[in-house]
Amino acid sequence: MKNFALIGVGGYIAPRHLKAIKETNNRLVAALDVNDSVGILDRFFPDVSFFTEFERFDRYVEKLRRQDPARRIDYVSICSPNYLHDAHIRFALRVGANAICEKPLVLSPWNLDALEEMEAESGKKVCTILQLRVHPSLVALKDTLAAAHEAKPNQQKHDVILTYITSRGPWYHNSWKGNLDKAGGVATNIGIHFFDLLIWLFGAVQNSEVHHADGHRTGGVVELERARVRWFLSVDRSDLPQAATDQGLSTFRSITVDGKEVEFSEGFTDLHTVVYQRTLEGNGFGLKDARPAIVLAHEIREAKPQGVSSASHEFLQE
Ligand code: NAD
Ligand code: HP7
Repeated sequence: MKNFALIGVGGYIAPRHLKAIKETNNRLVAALDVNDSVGILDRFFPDVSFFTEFERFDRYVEKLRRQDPARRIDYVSICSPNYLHDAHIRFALRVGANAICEKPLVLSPWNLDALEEMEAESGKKVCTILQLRVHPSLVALKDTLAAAHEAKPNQQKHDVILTYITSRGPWYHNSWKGNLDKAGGVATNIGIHFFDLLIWLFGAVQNSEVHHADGHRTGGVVELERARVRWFLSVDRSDLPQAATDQGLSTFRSITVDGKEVEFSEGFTDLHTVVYQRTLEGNGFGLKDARPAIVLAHEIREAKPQGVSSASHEFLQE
């Protein structure tokens, strides 16, 4: 049984981490959140020590390290806002623990360089949650694509269309998630999953164009080794297709490969536990795995949008 500490335990995603820690038969020993709405702890780990001040949390974790080997922290799970991840990862490594950090691991590629050095110095590991890489339909797609590529290595690039609309109300834009410096914008906060997935499926980035970007939606084209991808991401309800709105849905997720729909809308809920299992087996997604999508998301954030054309995703052309 491994001992965990969790940072950001009062937020939206923390329950999936609490569930994953419990379902992998480990225990939460300490938790931190600057906000004290954390009654959820009783449902998972009623005896956990909870802190609202980092300094007291740090003191407690250090005390366990020096005086209580049985409860020394092995893993720190990080569910804090994106811009705090690297600081919280450094805390984990400093107290002799491994880090399991939410996506995006960091906002800028150079933050990874510093973490790589610290990982080597500490002998501990930094892993992230990229749960789409363990989604059964997407794993099956990867296998199919790999087999097709092996059979015909010189085939034409795949034509891929990614459309991902997940509506968020006004709160999103007034929270840290709507703040470019803290979340990285829609392409980073939401898009990182898909950029990672696309690179994982179709190979390294060769070229990237951004056609449109505002606080609610963004889209462009990315050229990968084995695919040309038109992509569109939005957190605005008004971008949902009529068919989704008619069904009362608030999300629309679609990936087509050469005109064929990849069905992946179901099966999202337990993926954190699967990522934890892999991580605990020493097979997690590390700094090197995370880097290509972080580089692309950063490039997209910095790019000047070129404007919409007939080459753009059709949702941008409407
Ligand atoms: P959230 O705002 O709901 O929760 C963040 C929590 O961190 C809040 O409870 C907040 O009080 C706390 N916090 C803020 N500053 C802190 C600090 N300095 N020290 C300790 N706690 C602090 O956000 P969320 O949706 O839970 O997102 C958290 C992380 O999880 C983000 O990195 C986000 O990108 C990621 N996330 C991933 C997925 C996924 O599908 N893998 C889904 C949602 C969120
Ligand atoms: N929801 C909330 O009530 N609060 C939130 O903070 C977020 C959602 P989905 P996930 O918005 O920051 C995705 O779209 O898949 C509500 C991203 N993950 O299924 O869990 C929401 O209004 C994640 O990286 O959300 O998370 C819905 O009613 C990103 O950080 C419901 O929860 C996160 O949005 C479910 O919403 C975000 C993926 O896209 C895989």
